[in-house]
Amino acid sequence: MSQKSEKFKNDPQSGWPKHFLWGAASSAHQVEGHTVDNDWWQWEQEVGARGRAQANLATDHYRRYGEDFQLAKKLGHTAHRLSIEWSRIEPKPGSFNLDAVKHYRRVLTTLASCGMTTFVTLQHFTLPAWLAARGGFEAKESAYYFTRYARYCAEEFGDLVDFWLTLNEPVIYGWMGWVNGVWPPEKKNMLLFLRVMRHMARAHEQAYAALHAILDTGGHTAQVGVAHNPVSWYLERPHALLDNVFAQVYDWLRNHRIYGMTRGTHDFLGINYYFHERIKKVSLWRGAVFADPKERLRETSDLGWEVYPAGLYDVLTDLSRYRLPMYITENGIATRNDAQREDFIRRSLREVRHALDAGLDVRGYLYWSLTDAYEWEHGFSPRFGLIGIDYDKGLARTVRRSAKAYADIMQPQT
Ligand code: IFM
Repeated sequence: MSQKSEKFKNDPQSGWPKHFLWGAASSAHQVEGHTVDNDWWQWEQEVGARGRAQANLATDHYRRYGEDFQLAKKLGHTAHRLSIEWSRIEPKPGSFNLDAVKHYRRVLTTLASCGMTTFVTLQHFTLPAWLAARGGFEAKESAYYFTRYARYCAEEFGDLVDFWLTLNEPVIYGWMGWVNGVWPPEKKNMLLFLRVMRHMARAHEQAYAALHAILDTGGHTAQVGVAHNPVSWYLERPHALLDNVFAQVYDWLRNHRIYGMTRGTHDFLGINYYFHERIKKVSLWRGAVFADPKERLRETSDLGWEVYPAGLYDVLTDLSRYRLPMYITENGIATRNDAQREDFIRRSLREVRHALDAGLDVRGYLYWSLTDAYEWEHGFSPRFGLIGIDYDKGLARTVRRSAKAYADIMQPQT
């Protein structure tokens, strides 16, 4: 697919490349409901007692996917990203569930009948409980298990998937589970984190090879990548040597190391952009201190994350060094103020237009998320959705104004 950059007109509403993909994203545990055989579900039963929200029925997308996809189609979406719940496909080691296979085939066929390009994630933060009990990605065998599952998915769903994302945000996943200790398995151990990263990298590489071995037939080449979550960063003291050294190391570890560990096994880059980090001060005694965006009077989302669309351009520019097609596989804002979401989408897409104008190979934008969803340790309170979910009224769906504004931008294609 060759894409020419269009002249930047400072107006995100016109001149988009013809084959640019537009859509939204989600993940199984966050929307499907009753993902009872995964480690998050089991962990939620324990932390529920500590007052944390549980995913429960989520948005009931498992049964209501048809309704959700129809709404996306009406909004002009041409692509959709979802994840397959590994624990549904393989609830017990080596035993694959045909009902789950049939379900996901129906889901993917529905997307095809809506004319949508599909992005499928194989692991989006959850693991089958049996694998977590064996150490999850701490265990060396995890790459073997993941590849066996990837192979199975390639055989069962290969005809219905356009883009494969082996892993979602491996660095965030490892950090939250093994350094911050906020997600299962709630550990705080840097050595284990590094081990998890190594095993995830091996899992990706082996799954990459397996997907290609099965799917590259008759002139078709599978498209396989990772959805990575790079940050844009800013030095508040650009003159300070130590701060610069820290920033370079941090940038490498946070944004690039994953590509270094999996070199040659990406057909495209999946980019989830959310974070802008202000490096306030670095000292030998206190380490790095990051500035609170509120303290700097910056605009923030309901989660307190800085709203910084310009960082999307910066991240795209930086990652263009890999000379691969780039798809924004997530970008979104948690806000109950839908005007803020509309503004966020316009400004973010302006940055994407800017990147195209600068000649970068960006081929699609998937807003996070199609509907409101379960937001991990924050429960159901953050509202990311283009479509609102009324959790008190039968999970009724309401298309937000911002969704229509997004639709208006994507319509006129040249
Ligand atoms: O909801 C998450 C998603 O699961 C992964 N990327 C970031 C989103 C917002 O936090």
